[in-house]
Amino acid sequence: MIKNTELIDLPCWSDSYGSLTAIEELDTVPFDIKRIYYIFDVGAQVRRGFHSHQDLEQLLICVSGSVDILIEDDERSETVTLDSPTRGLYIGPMVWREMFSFSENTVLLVLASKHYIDTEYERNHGIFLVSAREYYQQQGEYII
Ligand code: T46
Repeated sequence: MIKNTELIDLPCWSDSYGSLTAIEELDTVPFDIKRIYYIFDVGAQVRRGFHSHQDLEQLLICVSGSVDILIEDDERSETVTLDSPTRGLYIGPMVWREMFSFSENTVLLVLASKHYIDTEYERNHGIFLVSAREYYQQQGEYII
C-alpha cells in the first residue's frame, strides 16, 4: 500500500431487514472526527482532487456506487477502487489523491480529522513530491 494509507473493513450488521454499518472515532477510524462531507452528482468524465494535505487524516467511504482513487506518496502511486459501503480508505498526511470514474449514483462520504482550512491544501504536484520526500525521510517509517 501507499505510505500513510490503509483499507479499513467497517463492521456491518446484516439481517433480513437490511444492513447497518457504524463508525466510531478512535476505534473504527484512528482519529477524532471533526468534519463530515460527501461528494455526489459527479459526471463520469470528471476527475477531482489533485492535492495533498500536510496534517489532515481522512476516511473515504463510497456509500453508494463506485469511484477510483489514485493515491501517491513520495515514491509510488496506486489506484484503489471503492465500491462498498463497508470498506473505507484511510488517507493520512502527505498523500496525493485524485478521484475519478464516478458511477452515476456515487456518493463518496468523507470523515475528516480537522475543520476545513483552504491553506492546508498543497495543489502543486512538484512541490508535493519535494515536501513528501522530506516528510517521509524525517519520519523514517509510516504513521500507521
Ligand atoms: C479531499 C478529497 C477527497 C468547503 O467549503 N468545505 C469543505 O469541508 C470541503 C471539503 C470543501 N469545501 C469547498 C471548497 C471548494 O470550493 O468545496 C469546494 C470543492 O472542494 P474541493 O475542490 O477541494 O473538492 P475535491 O473533491 O477536489 O477534494 C475534496 C476535499 O476538499 C479534499 O480534502 O481529500 O475531497
